Amino acid sequence: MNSDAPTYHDSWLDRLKAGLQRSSSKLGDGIARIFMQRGLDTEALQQLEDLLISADLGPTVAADFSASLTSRRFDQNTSEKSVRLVLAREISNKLQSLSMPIILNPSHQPHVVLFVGVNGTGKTTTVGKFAKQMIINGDKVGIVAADTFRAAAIEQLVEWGKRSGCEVIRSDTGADPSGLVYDAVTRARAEGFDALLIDTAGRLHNMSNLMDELAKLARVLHKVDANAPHDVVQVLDATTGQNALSQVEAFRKTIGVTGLVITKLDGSARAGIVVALAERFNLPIHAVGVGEDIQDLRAFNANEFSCGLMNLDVADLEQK
Ligand SMILES: Nc1nc2c(ncn2[C@@H]2O[C@H](COP(=O)(O)OP(=O)(O)OP(=O)(O)O)[C@@H](O)[C@H]2O)c(=O)[nH]1
Ligand SMILES: [Mg+2]
Repeated sequence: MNSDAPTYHDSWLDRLKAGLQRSSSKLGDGIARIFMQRGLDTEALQQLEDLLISADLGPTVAADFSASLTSRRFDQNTSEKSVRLVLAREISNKLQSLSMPIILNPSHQPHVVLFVGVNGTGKTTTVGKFAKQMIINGDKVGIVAADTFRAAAIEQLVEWGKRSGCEVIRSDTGADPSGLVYDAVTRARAEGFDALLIDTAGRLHNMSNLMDELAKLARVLHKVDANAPHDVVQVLDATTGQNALSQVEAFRKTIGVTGLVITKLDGSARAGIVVALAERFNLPIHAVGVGEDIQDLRAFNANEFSCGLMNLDVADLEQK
């Protein structure tokens, strides 16, 4: 990796499709198998519902889709592809309104984005990737190493600072993260930063002392700027499946999550969780990660995602 501007040589859709292949082959193969055995009868619909649940889309969504297929009076002659199309359309409809970038509000000086999540979901990497995108947009960005527990975590963010070409605001290992963010916002305000992206330590949602510390961080931010943090972005690892739901539940209670980033869609066989998350929380999806490199964070596109998941081309969705 280097600090050059990202080269988007692969089409985004190809990358997403390749990334979603493990999820889509599980679904696509499953749908094909059900069809080969029996065509679309009541038993097949039940199997389809079970397949969607096992692919992490969740029981509510699975039941909705099954009802929708029933209402279309699909029968033995229905093709497997047309079922995938119906599902892709329904997934896309559910997700469409949630695709939303992080919008920096120029009246916030700076716009403070707090990144939270359990260990290893991709917070630090995502902060670095966002910083690069914002810098390309011409924003003055600082990234804050509020994971002060591990020296390696600070160093990792310093590396991302070099790659993205933005300033890293840090303290010594073991320092109080609340003190650091207080100083960071005060300084960013004085120096005219547009955005501060705060990287926090990973914490399991059942560790109440660490969750309390996160709440304290938010209270301190609130003292410097009554509206800060302006965004609280929870980073989720798409490979964790159903556990992502309880992670969001816990962080939402503690700190009030305002949006999500889903990482590791490349190689996750459990990308269906995006649909379950949308159904349950209705939170904006700011971006998705499809790799470890600086360019591997892209806006979430509902059509591309649903087609990737159902192994269809986006053009298929436009057909009647
Ligand atoms: N394949 C893939 N790997 C990713 C993605 N995002 C992050 N990673 C990798 O996941 C690992 C963990 O990423 P970090 O950014 O360190 O995660 P974190 O949430 O900051 O971890 P902690 O600070 O330990 O809680 C690293 O090896 C990243 O390169 C992604 O979208 N795809
Ligand atoms: Mg980290």
